[in-house]
Parts: sequence; structure tokens; C-alpha cells
Amino acid sequence: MEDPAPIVFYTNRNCPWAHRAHIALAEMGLCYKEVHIDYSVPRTREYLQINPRGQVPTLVYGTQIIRESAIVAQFLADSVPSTHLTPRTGEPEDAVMRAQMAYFVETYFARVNKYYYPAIAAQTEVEADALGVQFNDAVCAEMEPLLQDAGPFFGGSKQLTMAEVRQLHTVSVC
Ligand SMILES: N[C@@H](CCC(=O)N[C@@H](CS)C(=O)NCC(=O)O)C(=O)O
Repeated sequence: MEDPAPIVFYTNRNCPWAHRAHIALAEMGLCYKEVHIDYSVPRTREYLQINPRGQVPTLVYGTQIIRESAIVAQFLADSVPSTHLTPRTGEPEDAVMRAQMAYFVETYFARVNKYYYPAIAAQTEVEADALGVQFNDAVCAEMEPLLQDAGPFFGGSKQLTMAEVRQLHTVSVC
């Protein structure tokens, strides 16, 4: 079997989006070189060539550059055969699981996340508390029904799934 391509991972451990890729790399036990990017200062010309948006995370896989956290996480899952992170296999049950996970993530960003950043940016405790209540209510109304069979992980999986990989970034900064 061919050696896997060397992986260089440009990241910042404070970035919740980058956590998606960190979690996928850890779940899959992949070896990689980590390069810290300080996004509090202007990005270097070299980094902007790797990622013209200047954002983290970015994954360099051999000679290929993969950008955007969700795409990086899915790419990693798809790049290794038989991972538990539900790669595209062509099997109908995997396709259904992927669709359900995608809907779960979409629901969070469409219905819940809108309360999250305003709560962080709230100027008063009263405002923050009110947004916190709205956030919790939205979780109960929108997310809980999609987690009926979660135990311990999405869809009854015994291991972390891509649903958690793509959601944990928010939990991790709560
Ligand atoms: N949609 C991007 C968002 C990544 C993102 O916003 N990263 C932030 C750090 S958490 C960043 O690099 N900010 C620096 C900048 O935008 O200049 C992804 O999911 O990868």
C-alpha cells in the first residue's frame, strides 16, 4: 500500500472552526505537522499563497491544498478507507446517515447559531442572559428532536461521527 501523503496543518488552537479539523485528525489517528498561524496579526505573503482568505484552518495534503474547516474534515474522512467518520461509500445506509448528519449541522447553523455570537457580544448581562435563554430554547426545539436515537453519539453510533466533528467546534468554546 502507498504511503499516505504528508500532511501539514495550518491552524490556531483558539479557532473553533479549526477544531473540526483537529478532531478529525485525532479521530483518524493521522500524523501531521502543525503550523501555528497567528490571526491577530497580518498574514504572511507565504500563508496568503496557501490560503488567499488568510483564514485557518488549511490542510496541505501532499501537493494539494484543502481549505475551509468542514471541507477539510470531510476530505480527511474521505481520504482514508474504512474510517468511522462516514465517508462516501455508495452504500444507501451511509448516504442516509450522511444526509441526516448534514441536516443536523444545517439545523444548528440555520436555527440556533444566530443567538450564539450576539450572546458573546452582548453588552450587558441581561442581554446576554436573554440571548442565552433563546439559544437554549432553540437547542431544545430544533436539535433535541434530531437526537432521539443518539447514544452515545449521533444516530446511535458508538464512536464520534461527522455530526459531532462539525458541531463540537461550538460546544468547545461554550
Ligand atoms: N468558514 C471558515 C471560517 C474560518 C475562520 O473564520 N477562521 C478564523 C479564526 S477562528 C480566521 O482565520 N480569522 C482570520 C481572518 O479572517 O482574517 C472555515 O470554516 O474554515
